Amino acid sequence: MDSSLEIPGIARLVTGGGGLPRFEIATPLAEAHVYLHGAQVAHFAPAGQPPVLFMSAQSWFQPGKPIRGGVPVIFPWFGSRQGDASAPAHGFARTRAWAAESILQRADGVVVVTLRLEPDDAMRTMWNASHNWVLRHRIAIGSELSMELEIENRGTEPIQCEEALHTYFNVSDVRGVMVWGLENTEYYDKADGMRRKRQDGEPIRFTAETDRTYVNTEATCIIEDPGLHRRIMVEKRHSHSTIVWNPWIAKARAMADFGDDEWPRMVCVETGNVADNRLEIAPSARHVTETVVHCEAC
Ligand code: TA6
Repeated sequence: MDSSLEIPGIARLVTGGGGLPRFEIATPLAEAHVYLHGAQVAHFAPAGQPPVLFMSAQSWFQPGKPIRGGVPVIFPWFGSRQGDASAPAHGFARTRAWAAESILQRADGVVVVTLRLEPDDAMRTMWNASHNWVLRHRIAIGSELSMELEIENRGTEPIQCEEALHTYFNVSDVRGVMVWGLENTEYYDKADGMRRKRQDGEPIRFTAETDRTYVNTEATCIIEDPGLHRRIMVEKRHSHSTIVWNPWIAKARAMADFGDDEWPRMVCVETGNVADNRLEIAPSARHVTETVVHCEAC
């Protein structure tokens, strides 16, 4: 492995699941695993805390396949691609090997890993051959987890795309969890034919398959988990969509890379720009979506 990408005693590049390379980071503030595959944060635990991110015990760790858990990076489309049923769900960024651009430790002890993806012929063929872009995922690991997804348009035409940080959170039991922050916000309900609805003045509670794309919201979300006596705060900037998902029983059984009994222990609260909030990035411009995850006791 490339030792210039290591920080002695703090961060090293090792062989992870399925032989895929990953950064293992351990500081007095936190521990984390970051795969080059999909620039995916697979594990994050602040010191003295249980893991914040969920990872399926059935996940694949294979080139060309998505990892089921942590923070998949979704680009350049969310969900299925309109007009192209053969295109991979959630785009191609999550199934590609990214390049490690840099790793450093700041004076405050936070470790920052930067990963980069540039288009190859296969991506150009799959999406838009005339587009030229660079994707960067900047991940800062400290007592909080901060992620910046940067899209740089290096071409001469505007780029239209969707993006998301599809975060899987670890919870004690989703049936006792509440998600605050999306009260009175409009959403598309994928579990009900993508009907457009409005959240009432209450937090989200989970009693069945939940798959909702909230639009035109920059609100911070709070995942209240009485079982773990903690609140997970999900702050964000330059993101106007929040997706909330739990597959419940039947969908969990239908996924080959997810355990039948794992659904109670996870909830996705995703930071993105999708549907009504899809992005248009001008030539030579960049868009940076940021999210900061931190926990507090409750
Ligand atoms: O973010 C929610 C969602 O779009 C759901 O509809 C569900 O399909 C989930 O993502 C997982 O998608 P995947 O392609 O990883 O199976």
